[in-house]
Amino acid sequence: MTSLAHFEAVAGSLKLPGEAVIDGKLRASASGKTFPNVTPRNGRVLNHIAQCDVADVDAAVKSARRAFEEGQWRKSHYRDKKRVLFKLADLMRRDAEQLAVLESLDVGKPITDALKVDIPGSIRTIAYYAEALDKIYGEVGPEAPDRFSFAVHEPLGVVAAIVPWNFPLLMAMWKIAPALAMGNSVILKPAEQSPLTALKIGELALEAGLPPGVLNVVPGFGAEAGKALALHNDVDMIAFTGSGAVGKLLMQYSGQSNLKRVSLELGGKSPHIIFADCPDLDKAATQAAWGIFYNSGQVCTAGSRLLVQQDVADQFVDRLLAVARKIVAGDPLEPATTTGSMASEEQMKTALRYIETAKREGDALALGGNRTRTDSGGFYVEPTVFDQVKPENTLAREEVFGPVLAVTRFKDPDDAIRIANDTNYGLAAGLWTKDISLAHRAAREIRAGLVWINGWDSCDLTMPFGGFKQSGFGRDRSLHALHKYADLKSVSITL
Ligand code: TXE
Repeated sequence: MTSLAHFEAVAGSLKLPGEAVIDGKLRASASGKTFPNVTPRNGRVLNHIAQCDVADVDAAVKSARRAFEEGQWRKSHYRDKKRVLFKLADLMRRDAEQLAVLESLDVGKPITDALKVDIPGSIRTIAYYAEALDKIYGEVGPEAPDRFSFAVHEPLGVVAAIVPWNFPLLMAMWKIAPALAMGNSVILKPAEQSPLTALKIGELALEAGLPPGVLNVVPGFGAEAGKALALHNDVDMIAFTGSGAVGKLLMQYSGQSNLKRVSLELGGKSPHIIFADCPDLDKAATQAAWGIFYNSGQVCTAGSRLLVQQDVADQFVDRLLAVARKIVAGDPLEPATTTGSMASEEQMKTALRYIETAKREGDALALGGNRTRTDSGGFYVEPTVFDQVKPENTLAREEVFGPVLAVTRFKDPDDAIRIANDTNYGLAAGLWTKDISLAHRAAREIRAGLVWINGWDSCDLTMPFGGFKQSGFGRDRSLHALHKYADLKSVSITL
């Protein structure tokens, strides 16, 4: 069953979604324009997607606002909201294989990852917020003799989620699930590289019984559809995951329009620190390798800076290279593939450009460094490791968002913490040590929104996710994410 031929047959039998979802209907763009959707698996055009612009965005915002004002969703009983969101989770479970194939085709992700990580993670996210939505309580203020005061969480109104292409469905779910659970109307703008699963979710949400206009999906380009959403005077919030450059633009657009709320989950240059007393060098080496090479390095929390204490550096790097050599890019639809293609030609070129820069700056190439599987026509890059990277070099400072690791050796814990913090980013960090005091001290001193000790990427949906410094602000996941999509209203009654 689970063979390349099986998944190719599923891909061949699928009707690929291409129309926007606006006001409860599948629609072509108002201009009639479409754009080609290329699969990085082999560089071929999969289908054509509605190219939404200002007019489509305006129609989606009007529909979302009308739905919010009329309140079929916002004012519905919490039991009914739960029922619809759980139904959506059920439909995603029913169509899990199709969703996984769409995701794999769209961004070159290994089908096995899509089946085991992206799709179940997305289903868990919607189920988690469905389960949470009737556990949100307000507050009663301190007692005053002549007053009764309470504070309630109220939905913001129209929330626009602008999401990237590395985990297209999961990133969308991290935003739309809590936003819907709070009673908002949502407009989802998927990345132009990866619209398929977002469009499919728009269709499934209607089938689940979400009223028209409560979830709209407007595919299109950032500078057209994304910008139109961010400048729209009737959008109350932009929830964004993507680049720092676009994050900065979104804050400007907010200031130029209606001061809509903005939450930003941006990139990182996350340090993964191996202290000399690492409890298990083999395990740490495996996790350090997958911490950068998973999803071809296109992960905002990728452990792209490996900091190794001098005393164990040679033996650790040997072990890491041994793991990395076995990570060979393969056809994303082949179930045995553990690493696929990059998500787009552009992203492949970015990674290759950084590799050339690293060579020019004198970083020591220890593995990889090339495009691979060129015969396929797709966009594949070998797992690449540079050793002896100086902390001031480009590879240690800029996010590559590709399978390229910078290894830097350090003297002692103070040195490690200093290097770890010497960055504009602050998303994630990992560290391995047996010393409980050092673990706590480093966790306290490292400026990052996520710190993992003795296990990379070791927390899940139940814990807040987001950055310090220029990695952004606002948190996805956990119950905290719900409050991002609400305002507090204080009500006071004079007795
Ligand atoms: O991101 P963009 P790109 C980083 C990573 C990567 C780099 C560039 O380093 O190499 O960003 O990737 C929409 N107004 N990350 O260019 O442009 C766009 O359509 C409104 C890290 O693909 O930020 C897409 O939906 N929206 C990151 C989304 O923004 C605009 C994940 C992200 O695209 C817009 C992705 C505009 N003017 C990239 N311009 C992470 N944090 O995980 C673009 N968009």
